[in-house]
Amino acid sequence: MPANVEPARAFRCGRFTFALTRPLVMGILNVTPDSFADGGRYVERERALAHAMQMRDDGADLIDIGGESSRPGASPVTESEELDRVLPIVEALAAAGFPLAVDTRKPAVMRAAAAGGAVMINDIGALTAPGAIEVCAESGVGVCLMHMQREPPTMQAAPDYRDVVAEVRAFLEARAEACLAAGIARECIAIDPGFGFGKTLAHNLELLRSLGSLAATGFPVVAGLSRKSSLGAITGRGVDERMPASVAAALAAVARGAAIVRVHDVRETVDALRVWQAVEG
Ligand code: 7PJ
Repeated sequence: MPANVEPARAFRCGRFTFALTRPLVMGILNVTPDSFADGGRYVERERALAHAMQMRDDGADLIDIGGESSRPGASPVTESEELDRVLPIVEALAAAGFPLAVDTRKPAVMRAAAAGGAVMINDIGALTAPGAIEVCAESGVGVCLMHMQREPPTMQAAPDYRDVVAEVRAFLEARAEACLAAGIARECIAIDPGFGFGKTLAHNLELLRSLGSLAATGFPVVAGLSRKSSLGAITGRGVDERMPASVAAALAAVARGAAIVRVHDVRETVDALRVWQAVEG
């Protein structure tokens, strides 16, 4: 792949084509069981739907639905449990016309999500599970390929790179090539350095500073820094107090070429990006 090509102009996800003339905001919708929600699955679903509606009203371009926690130490989720969490939400929101991503590593969940109306698959495993690329190629979804060093239970133990930017870029280019070879269209592929996934604070900062090197691949770059522990390390704030830090990080990513930011705080991020865009023109 050429070292420097035109930055991506569009990102296609099924029937939606996003012009990348402004940064896109992907709102995070976790449907992992909430230990504070004791009302059972129905209440959980109602809350998830209300949260999604709020994010859309706040200006989210896409909603990213995740049913498997990737936190270090989180217990794995079976396929049927993940489907049970994610599919009813996908079907309800797809019926309302939302562009939906589903955050999963499992090909069966990918297939069911696409059939249920999701238009993008966001895979922290970069479609490395056997059959994952083929499912995405067949269903015409947009894909986000994310870099991760090792696996969630151990990835933060001792992240280790000779050249983090070069290694992450080489991995993502190789995964994108595998997708292209399997018939996924170039304009359906986005890449993500995977902030916090087998990276120290120094690695995350180096990747953020060098995001332009990933954008130079010609694939839209997704940046997910929202509320992550690196922001806690910089600010000394707990996870529930990282909104301003997250907004600053999203702006820093967009200024370095990120096309899509994956965030919890949609309203605040959208406001910040509107100001940034008004200044940039
Ligand atoms: C990311 C993700 C990210 C993409 C998570 C969290 C951890 N998907 N899923 N990029 N992070 N594409 O949100 O704190 O950075 S789960």
